[in-house]
Amino acid sequence: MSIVITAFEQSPDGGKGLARDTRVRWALEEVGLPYEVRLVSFQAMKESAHLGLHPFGQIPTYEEGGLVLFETGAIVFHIAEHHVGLLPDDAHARARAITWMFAALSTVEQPILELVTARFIEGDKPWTAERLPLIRDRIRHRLGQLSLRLGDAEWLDGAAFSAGDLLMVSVLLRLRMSGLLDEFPTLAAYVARGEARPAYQRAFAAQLAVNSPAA
Ligand code: GTB
Repeated sequence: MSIVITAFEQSPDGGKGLARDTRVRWALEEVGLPYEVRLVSFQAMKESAHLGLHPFGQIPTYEEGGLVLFETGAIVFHIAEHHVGLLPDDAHARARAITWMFAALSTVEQPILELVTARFIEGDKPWTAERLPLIRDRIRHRLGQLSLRLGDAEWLDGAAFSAGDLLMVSVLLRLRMSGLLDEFPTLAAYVARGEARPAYQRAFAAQLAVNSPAA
């Protein structure tokens, strides 16, 4: 059954791979599933055809036969559940991998999103200069905890890469420009391991082909 996802017609990041379709592309590449991409403009995202797929008028969406999904975490989970490669067979290890998926999206990404909002949406507000150091410290606190837990392990649950790592690396990638990731060499190396995976490379190249200035 063919799979169709949606992505920005032109990502505001110009091809840095930070829009969430990269996470879905990466999951599909990890499990070896072919997919098609329907590109949508900001305007089209708010029109009824797209709102029928995504109630909040965002990307990415995922269509497979009669199934329509939105929310990146749910899409990655669906892919991981139905194909080999992103969730371990052992019941406990599987539950831990799913736990890391939630941790990435709800515990680690939240303060990072606050930073994005403060810098890019509320950058001109009078309180932003005072607020930014607080947000950066909140992120540092989380990164410190995550770094301690990761320790010398290759991936979050040891030697096996999982959907939890896919989402955690994707979330941490959003910090690269802030300089915060470099304060935590253990995490910077972890992110580099994720980026070095052939499946990530293919996903990144595919979104870049759409978003690079030459495209
Ligand atoms: N919770 C949803 C999910 O996980 O799928 C959030 C989806 C979401 O935020 N989608 C964004 C979107 O459609 C694109 S990924 N925004 C348009 C809108 O809301 O109108 C977020 C994103 C956007 C841009 C960059 N960037 O330029 O660096 C990075 C990430």
